[in-house]
Amino acid sequence: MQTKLSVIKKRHQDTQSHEIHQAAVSQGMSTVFERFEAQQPQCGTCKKGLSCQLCSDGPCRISAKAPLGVCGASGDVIVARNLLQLAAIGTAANTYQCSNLANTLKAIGNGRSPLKLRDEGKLLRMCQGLGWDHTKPVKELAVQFADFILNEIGKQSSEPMTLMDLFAVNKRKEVWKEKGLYAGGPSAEVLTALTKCMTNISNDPIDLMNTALRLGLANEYVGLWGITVIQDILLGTPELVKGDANIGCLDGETVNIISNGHQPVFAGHIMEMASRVEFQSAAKKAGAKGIKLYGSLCEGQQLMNVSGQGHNKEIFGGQLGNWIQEELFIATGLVDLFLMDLNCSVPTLKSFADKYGTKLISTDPVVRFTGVEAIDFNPEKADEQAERILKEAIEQFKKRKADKTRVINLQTESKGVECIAGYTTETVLTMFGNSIYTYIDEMKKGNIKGAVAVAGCTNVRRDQGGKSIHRLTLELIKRDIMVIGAGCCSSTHQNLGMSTKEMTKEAGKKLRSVCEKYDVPPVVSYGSCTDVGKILDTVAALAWTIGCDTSDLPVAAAVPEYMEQKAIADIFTALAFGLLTYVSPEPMISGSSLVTKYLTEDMVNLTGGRMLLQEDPVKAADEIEAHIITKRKVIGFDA
Ligand code: XCC
Repeated sequence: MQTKLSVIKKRHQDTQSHEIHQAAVSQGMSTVFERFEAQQPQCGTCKKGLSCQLCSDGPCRISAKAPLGVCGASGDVIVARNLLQLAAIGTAANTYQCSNLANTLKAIGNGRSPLKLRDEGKLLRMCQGLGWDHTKPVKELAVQFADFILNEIGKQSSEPMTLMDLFAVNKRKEVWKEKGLYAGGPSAEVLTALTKCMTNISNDPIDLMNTALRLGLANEYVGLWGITVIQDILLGTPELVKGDANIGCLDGETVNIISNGHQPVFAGHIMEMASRVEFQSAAKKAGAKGIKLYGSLCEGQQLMNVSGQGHNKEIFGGQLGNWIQEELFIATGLVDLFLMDLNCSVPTLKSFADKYGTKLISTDPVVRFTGVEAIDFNPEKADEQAERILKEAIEQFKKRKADKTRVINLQTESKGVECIAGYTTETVLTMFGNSIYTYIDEMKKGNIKGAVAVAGCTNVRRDQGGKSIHRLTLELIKRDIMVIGAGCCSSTHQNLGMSTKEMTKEAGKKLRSVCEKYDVPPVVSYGSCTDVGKILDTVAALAWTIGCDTSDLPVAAAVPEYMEQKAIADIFTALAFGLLTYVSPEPMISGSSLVTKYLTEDMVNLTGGRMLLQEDPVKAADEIEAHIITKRKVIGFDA
C-alpha cells in the first residue's frame, strides 16, 4: 500500500529509522517524539522535583509563596524523596530480573527444565570463588548457587552481602563501612528506602540520598552481579562476534519474531527450538525462507553478544535498536510476533500491533497489556511455551503474506549495519594478550588516557534521540579516552556505525596506536544496561591490580541520555563506587540547591564520587577529561 509521506523533521540519527518514522506519522501514528511534543509545556515545578502527591492533602507544589507542603515537608525533602523512589524502583526491577534468573537456574539444577547450562565452567569458577567444593555434580552446584543468590536478595539490612564482602576492593569497603553504606540485601534495602519515602517519616534530605547510595550497592552486589553471572551460565559467556544492527536487519521473507526487553533466556530457548527440523519445515511449508528471531533493546544486545558461540546462529536475525525505535520495528509491517518480557515495552505497542498486523505476547507476569495474550515464561514448561509461540508466529506469517492490503514500510532488500559485539572483561583482556598489566601499561604510558562507560538509555528531551551519545563518544575517543558502551547507548553506537574498527580513525593519535596494535576498536559494547555490572567488574579488576581505590582510577561513568529508574539505581551504584558520573538530562532535582550541591559537590567527601550535570556533551567531555587527568596524577601515572 502506498502512502503519501508527510515531511517531518529528522528526529532519529539514522536514515532507516527516519524513513519508517516518516511513514508511520503519515499513516496517522504518533511516536515518542510526537507525544513528547504534545506534552509541552511540561510543568516547571514538577521538572524541578518540587511536587509531591503522596498524601490526600496534596498535591503540593513548592514555590516562593508556598515553601512548605501541607504536611510541612520542605522542597529539599520532596526532591530527595522523589529521587529515592526512582532509585528504589530501579533496584527492585534489577533484583526482580536477578531472582527470575536464579529460579530458572534452580529449576534446571533440579532437573525440572529442558533448558541447558551453556557455560558450566563459569558456574564452577563462581562456586570456587565463593570457597565451595566445586567438584560436586554441576546440577547440585546450580541449585546451591541459585539458593545462595536468592538468600542474598533476602538478607536483612544489617547483614552485609557476601558478594560485596568477597568482590569489592578493600579500600572501597572501608569507605562504605565507615560511612554507613555497607548495604544488606536489596529486598530489605528497598523496603527501608520506600518506608523512608512515606509521608512524615524521614525529614533529612542527605540521609535520603545516602539511602539511595545503599540501594546502589544492593543493586550492584546482588542485582546486576547476579544477572550478568547467571545469564552467562545459562546463555554462555559472550565472545567477539560480527553482528548486524538496526531496522534494516528485518527480512520480509522469513517468519519474524522480535524479543523485546531485558530477559533473553526464553528467547534463547525459542531460538533453540526454532532450529529444529519440524519448525523449519513448517515455516518453509508456509512459504517462508526460515524463522528469524531478532533482539530488541537490551535483550538484543545480550542475544547478539552470545551469538558468537554459534548456538542457533542461523535463527538470530540481528539487534534492531533502542527503545525510541521500538514502535518503528512494528511499523515496518514485517513483524509477525512481538514478545515483551520486561521494560521497556511502551504502552502504544498495542496500537502499532493492531495497525500493522503484528501479534503481541507478553512473557513475564509483570508485563501486562489489556487485550494482549500472556504466556508467562516458566522454565519447567519452556518447550511447550516455545512451541506455542513458534506455531503462532508461522500462522501470523501466513496471514501477512495473504493480506494484500498489508502496509509494508520497509523494503525487503534493506540491510543491517555491521558492528562488533561480545565485549566483556574476559574478551577485552584477551585482546590485550590475556594480561590486565598490558592494558594498565598502555594507561600508564598515556596511550589510553582513561576509560568512560557510556551507558543507559536514549532520550527525546532536547531532541536528543542519540545525538548526545554520538557527540560525547566522538569527543572522548578524540581525547584518547576509550569508550565502553552499554544499553541503548550501545544501540546508538551500532546504528551509527560506531561499533566498528573503522572508528579507530576518529580516535586521538595515541588511542589510535593502541587500537591498531591490539586490533580493538575505540568504542566497545558490553551489551545490555544490566551489563553495567560487568563494566564495574572491569573497574574493580583494574583497582585490585593497581592496588588503588576505584575512586582513584582515571575512569568515569556517563549516562548522556538518561531516561528511566534503573538508570537512577545504576547512577547511585557508580556514585557509591566513587566515580565521576555524568548525567543528562538533569534528573528532577534543580528545585533543591541542597540536594543538587550534595550530589554534584559534597558527595566527593563521602564516596569520592559526584554527579556531573551538563547539557552540552562537548563541555561534559572537557570536564570528564580534566577529571581523568587529575586522577592519573593521583595514582602516579603522570607527574
Ligand atoms: Fe530501556 Fe535497556 Fe534504558 Fe534502553 S537502556 S531505554 S531501560 S532498554 Ni537500560
